[in-house]
Amino acid sequence: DQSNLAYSVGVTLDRFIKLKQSDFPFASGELSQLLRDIALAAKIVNRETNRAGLANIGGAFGQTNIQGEEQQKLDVIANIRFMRALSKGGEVCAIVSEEEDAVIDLQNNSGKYVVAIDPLDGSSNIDVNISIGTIFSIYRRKTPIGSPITAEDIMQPGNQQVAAGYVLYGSSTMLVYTTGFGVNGFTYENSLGEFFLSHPDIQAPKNGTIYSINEGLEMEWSSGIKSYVFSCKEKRFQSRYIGSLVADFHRNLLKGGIYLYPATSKNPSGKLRLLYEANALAFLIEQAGGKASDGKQRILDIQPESLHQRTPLFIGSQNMVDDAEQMIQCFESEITAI
Ligand code: P6P
Repeated sequence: DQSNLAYSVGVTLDRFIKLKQSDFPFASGELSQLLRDIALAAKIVNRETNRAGLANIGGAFGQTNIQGEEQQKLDVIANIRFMRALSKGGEVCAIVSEEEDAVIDLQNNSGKYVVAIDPLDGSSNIDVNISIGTIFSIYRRKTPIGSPITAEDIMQPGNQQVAAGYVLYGSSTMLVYTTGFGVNGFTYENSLGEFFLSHPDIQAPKNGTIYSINEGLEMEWSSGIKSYVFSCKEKRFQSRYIGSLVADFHRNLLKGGIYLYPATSKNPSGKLRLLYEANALAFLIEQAGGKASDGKQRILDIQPESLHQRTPLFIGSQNMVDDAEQMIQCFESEITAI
């Protein structure tokens, strides 16, 4: 029947989206079209990424973004491509992008979706040919369609997401997304220009033996983080850190593992952004049976206060995140008890 066909490996993304639209009883097809628009932009960014070294679009763009990070040419290209795809499609009323200081209000009175996006995360890795990624979250606007966009539409906690996903531009290009009914991965076949279902119904292993953390920041870790990482070493776990969030996340999602980016002195609230990095990956990992925390609470329950706010992020296999949280809280409570 249709649901079995939806999970048969080899079905195209377009066909899968159509077959799964029945998950939404009142679906009017707009979310489906929005997902197709994102996939189209991903195909274009994939092509630009693959030829960056040849088309002199690698390297720095010569400006910095609001994060004070030096923009790479591909950052800017990816941002333009996704902005264009999201605005042309007609389903979106507002966009939050890592590359844009303020909310992009599309003045689109019929658009009912808000998209938060990191068009190209890890872009400092482009010039050394390490995998990079796009991360996106999709929300339904809260205020009535046709009325002006307000903070209520934009500052939604991650538990309000209707869909989320990432594109991993790696040894192969994959699109992995959820609409709240499980997580499915699609691999891009360049010669056909199509994403094909390659990883149906992804389940995150409850346990893992891989931990991902930038050990170069060890001197800045809290005692809780130090003790958790030490416990990983005692268990002879493998340390794997690519330094590209989507790549580290994807490996841990499939093989089991935990990614940790704690608060540091340079980033006292952590480095990763809540609205367009942590929330999307948190939705995905929970849909796959894993966990995402800031050390104290569920990432998806954090009420955003500002567009580009950062959060500590502990994400991956449920039991590993549980262990990390316990260590962090145990040492925190000792400190507060002193
Ligand atoms: P650090 C890339 O800049 C990024 O945002 C993520 O993709 C990556 O996981 C993290 O920062 C790496 O940060 O401080 O370890 O270099």
